[in-house]
Amino acid sequence: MLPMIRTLSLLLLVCSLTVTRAADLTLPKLPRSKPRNIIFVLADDHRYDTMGFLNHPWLKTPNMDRLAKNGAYFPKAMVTTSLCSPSRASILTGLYAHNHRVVDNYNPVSPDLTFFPQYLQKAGYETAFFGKWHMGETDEPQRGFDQWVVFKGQGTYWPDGHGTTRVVPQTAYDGFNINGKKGIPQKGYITDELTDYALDWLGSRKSGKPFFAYISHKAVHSDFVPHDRHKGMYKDKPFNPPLTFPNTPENFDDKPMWLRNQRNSRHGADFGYNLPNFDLAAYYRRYCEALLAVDENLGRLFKWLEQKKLLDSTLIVYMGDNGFQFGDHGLIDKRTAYEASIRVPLLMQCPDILKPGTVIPQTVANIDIAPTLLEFAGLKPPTNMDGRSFLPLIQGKNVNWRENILYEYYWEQNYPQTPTMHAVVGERYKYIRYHGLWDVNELYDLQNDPNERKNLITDASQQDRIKQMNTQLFDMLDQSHGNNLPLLRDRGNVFPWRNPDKSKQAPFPDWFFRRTEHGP
Ligand SMILES: [Ca+2]
Repeated sequence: MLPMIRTLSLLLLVCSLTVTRAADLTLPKLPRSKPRNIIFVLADDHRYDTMGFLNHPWLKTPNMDRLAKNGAYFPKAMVTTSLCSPSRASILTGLYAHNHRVVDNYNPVSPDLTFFPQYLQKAGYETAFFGKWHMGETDEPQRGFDQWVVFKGQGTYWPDGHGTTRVVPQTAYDGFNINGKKGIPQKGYITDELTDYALDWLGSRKSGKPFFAYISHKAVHSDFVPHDRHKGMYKDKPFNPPLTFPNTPENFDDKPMWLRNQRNSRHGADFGYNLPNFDLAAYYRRYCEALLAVDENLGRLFKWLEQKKLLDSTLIVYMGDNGFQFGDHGLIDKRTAYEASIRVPLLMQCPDILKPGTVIPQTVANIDIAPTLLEFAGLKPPTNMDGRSFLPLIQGKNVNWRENILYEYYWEQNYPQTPTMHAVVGERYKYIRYHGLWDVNELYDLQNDPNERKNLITDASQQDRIKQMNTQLFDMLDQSHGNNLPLLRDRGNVFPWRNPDKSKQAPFPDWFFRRTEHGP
């Protein structure tokens, strides 16, 4: 090919690609809808039941309570993968982890993925991101955001690290990357400072365009460090371990071996974070204290919106990126398919269009956030998202909502104690299937056993259901292109440690033992 023609062909190719990509970002406008201003506040590892209005015995969260009272509360909100980076990627793309393939906290996110704020920008929004990005180790500005204030990895609660009791992997003291300028020092407590940046940006805007602000808190990720003004506030408060905490036959006899073994691991209550003197109660109190600044800063956003007379017309969303176990099933942290791990707080208000005190009983998930917020922006969500807009549910419309949702988690070499798993989470039953493991699966009746104490997997009366839910699981995987496992490069530290003085290795279950294939 002549050089000139080759250059021209290349140019044409580049142009057509650019045109295709740009065209893809234009979504049809919904009739009779107005693009809402949107503030999306994401907390890290905030457990679903740790909010004042849920009759918590001593925690006070007046601003979260206010959101629930003035807007909509989703008691059955969940994430489809209970881990920071995968869940964040699902929020931004509307995709299951097997499709966006951000399945650990280390590997970077593919440049081919579209983040939903890109559609908002294209539709005339001004967009901003503040805080924890945490997909890969980067703090570099990413597509979809006009304003960018981000720290690397896990960042730090305080710039001098005070209050921390252990070294958390991916902690970073590099300050902020602001619109590509690196190393802008962090001045104070992270939760306050992120809201300062958000309010500065909101207050300085002159464009008249609708806005989308994504405030992504570091709090309340472990190691939980409350602001000095909140430190010790709950130090004398009682902590009652969950029903599934005691290491009793009643709780554990029918449970998988991996779970019984995890109790004595980095993510178990016996050897939490591999600390010899791990104190579950003290950790829980500090967690609640660290949450107070998250709540107060929600209040600052309310106040600003009130002053600008934007409170009634703006959509405010508060959500957690995954749950957190505080002794549930003998575990800490997340990743599992159990309720405390997959359930998250989700609250939203927009008085102009949402009735106060709305409670949504259906299961909605992180993959539904992108399509839902696009609808609030007056746009028809793209058809390639795995999630669905739940705006019609909030508006009380009679829609045919999904009966089951898929949960997935992919084994990380860093924390080898939690296996690859898929689950079908239904309104009543939850079926959990482990992959690549010589162990038992699980079935729970969430209506009669909300604490998941009785594994029904060997129950004779449940075998038809188990078969049916297993078929459903593979149907859902087939339909969402999830029938191959993402396998990423090993990165980061590895924590396989067990404490020789704590609980012993679990035996195989009795029913695995037989002298021929057909027993006994
Ligand atoms: Ca998280």
